[in-house]
Amino acid sequence: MNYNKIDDLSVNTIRALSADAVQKANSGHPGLPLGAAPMAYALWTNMRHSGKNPQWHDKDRFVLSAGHGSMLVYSLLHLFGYEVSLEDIKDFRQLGSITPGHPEYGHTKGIETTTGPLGQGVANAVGMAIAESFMADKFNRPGFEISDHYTFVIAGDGCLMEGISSEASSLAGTLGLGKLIMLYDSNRISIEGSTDLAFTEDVAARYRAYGWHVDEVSDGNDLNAIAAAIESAKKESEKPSLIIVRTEIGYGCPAKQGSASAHGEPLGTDNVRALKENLGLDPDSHFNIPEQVYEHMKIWIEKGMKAESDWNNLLESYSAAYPDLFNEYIKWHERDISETLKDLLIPEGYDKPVSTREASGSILNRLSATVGNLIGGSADLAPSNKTFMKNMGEFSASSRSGRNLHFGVREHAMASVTNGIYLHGGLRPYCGTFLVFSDYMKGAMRLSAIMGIPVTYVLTHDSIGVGEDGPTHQPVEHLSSLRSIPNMTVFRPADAKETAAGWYHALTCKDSPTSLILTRQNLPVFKESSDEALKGGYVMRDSDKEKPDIILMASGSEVELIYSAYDSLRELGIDPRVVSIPSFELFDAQEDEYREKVLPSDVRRRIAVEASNSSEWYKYIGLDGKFIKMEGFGASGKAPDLFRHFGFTVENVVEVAVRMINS
Ligand SMILES: Cc1ncc(C[n+]2csc(CCOP(=O)(O)OP(=O)(O)O)c2C)c(N)n1
Ligand SMILES: [Mg+2]
Repeated sequence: MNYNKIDDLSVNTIRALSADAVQKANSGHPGLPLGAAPMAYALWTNMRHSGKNPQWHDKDRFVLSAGHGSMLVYSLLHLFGYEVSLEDIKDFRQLGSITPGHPEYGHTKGIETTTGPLGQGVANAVGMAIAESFMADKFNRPGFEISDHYTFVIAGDGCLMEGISSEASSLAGTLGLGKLIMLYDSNRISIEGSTDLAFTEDVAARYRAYGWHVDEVSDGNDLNAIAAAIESAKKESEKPSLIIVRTEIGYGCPAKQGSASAHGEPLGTDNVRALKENLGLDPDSHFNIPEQVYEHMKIWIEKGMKAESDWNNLLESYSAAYPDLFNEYIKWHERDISETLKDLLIPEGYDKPVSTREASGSILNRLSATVGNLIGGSADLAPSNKTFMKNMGEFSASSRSGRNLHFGVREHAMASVTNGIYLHGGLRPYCGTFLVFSDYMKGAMRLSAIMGIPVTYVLTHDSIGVGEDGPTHQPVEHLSSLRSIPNMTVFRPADAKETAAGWYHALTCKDSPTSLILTRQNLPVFKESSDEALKGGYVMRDSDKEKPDIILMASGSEVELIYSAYDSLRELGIDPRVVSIPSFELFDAQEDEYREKVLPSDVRRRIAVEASNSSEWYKYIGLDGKFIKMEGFGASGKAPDLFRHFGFTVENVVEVAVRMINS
């Protein structure tokens, strides 16, 4: 392909449009769109995508990892025929607009992931590329390459400074993700100034060491050179590709070009004028898209529509040639799998005491047969997290059919890659580590919640029950921290049956991620536990009276304590109620009437027991209640000794209850 003047005009139109929008909003980041417009244009004119159907399963994926440059992508969406109007662009960064400050998945059609926290997009893209190769291996047949697309990322200096991109890129190199192509907007400027201040490494050498194919384009305005680099990256099928494009931040704006001040503030009206004059555009017109640019864009729009309709035809003949596979392909893209999972909640087969991580592992292995698109793994802790699916193979550079992923010791990338796998479509991913290391992946977990995507986190070793490994490995504040993330369902089951309910919820929920919080140590299986756990909280053992003397509540392993305290208290003539609350979010979502039935407001004597310091319990225990909790960090020792040492005993629960009754 040879680009010419009209393409340059299109690129400059993107620049002016982006600068106008930032100026009108009086907020935003003009520097990246000005510098990276040519690489983005060269990329979007080489991508297989169609604004008419951003949901097309086999479109090339695009991630703007440097999410602060959002105006670049909104300009592209508008010009390439997506549903972003000029009015939407004039509304940039305004409340309720579809052009928010950073790109938001599910908010603007054509935005494939939420970016802004730097580096996340790189890891999301690795997940998308994993998903693509897995789907290709599963569904493609000779002559029917129904999964055959690239995943493109534009990343900036900041993305490549962040540890998460190193973790993810290292993994991508090991996995040989040949259809992952990253364009690096190397303008050597970030907010505080030159990257010489803090980032002098040889990025090319680093990526070569990761096992990537690395190319460099010295002139970031050279559309043909960028397109040629993209072409050769596409030909490299064994390695992911990095194209380092030398650009200038704020390109075209004489007073700002090459300077950090172009990064994150409007250029100023005079500078916007100067930019347009410099680029040969009319300085007096705003949000102006020359008619010939719209006309020219039709070439690309039509090319995209044609590519999609070719693919639709391919899929149709595939459905005739391989009806079973086709049906499975469609099924995998369906969101509702409650029908497939209906047997999961049958309570038989759970009798012996078992840790909830072990229960989770056997449930997962049952699920792996029925939910063919379940895929996941751990950050090097599969034997501990019980996240391995037996006989389901291991995903690697040489085997794309494996459903067990090895993320290596890279929690942050793991969670973000898992988001990417889900966002690609077709798959139901999970990932696991110790609960205490959820801190290492919080950035990505928060994004799952913002995006409302149902990925599953398997977080084991959930308390001082870890034992000898000591306080570094014993979560205390983590439950509170996860419960405080809006739209994250935290589910801490009390036994194996509740664990099944947790998995059921995780896989049937459509719009939020789930964190399953599981024990290392064995727990009894209660005859009274049930799929009532799906309501988040339920009465496990009740008092004989209409109104119990006291309500004991707990989650997870501490349910065992209140369960036994119930018997001791009854011997003392006290009539308690035992409430298991595996999930605050699910309980809070119940009707008022149900919650009032479980926790009647006129029963003010309430005790919560949890080996954490999660202050969220106070909303259930009220001002008169008591929370038996962790006061500080744990310690190294045998788990039973630790529980005793920190006051998590039946005797202590009974004592606190008796004191409360007598007060
Ligand atoms: C994880 C994270 N840390 C910090 C920020 C704040 N931030 C936004 S852009 C930016 C600098 C990015 O520099 P670069 O990627 O080179 O972008 P450019 O200035 O070239 O547009 C920073 C620190 C962020 N968005 N995400
Ligand atoms: Mg930069």
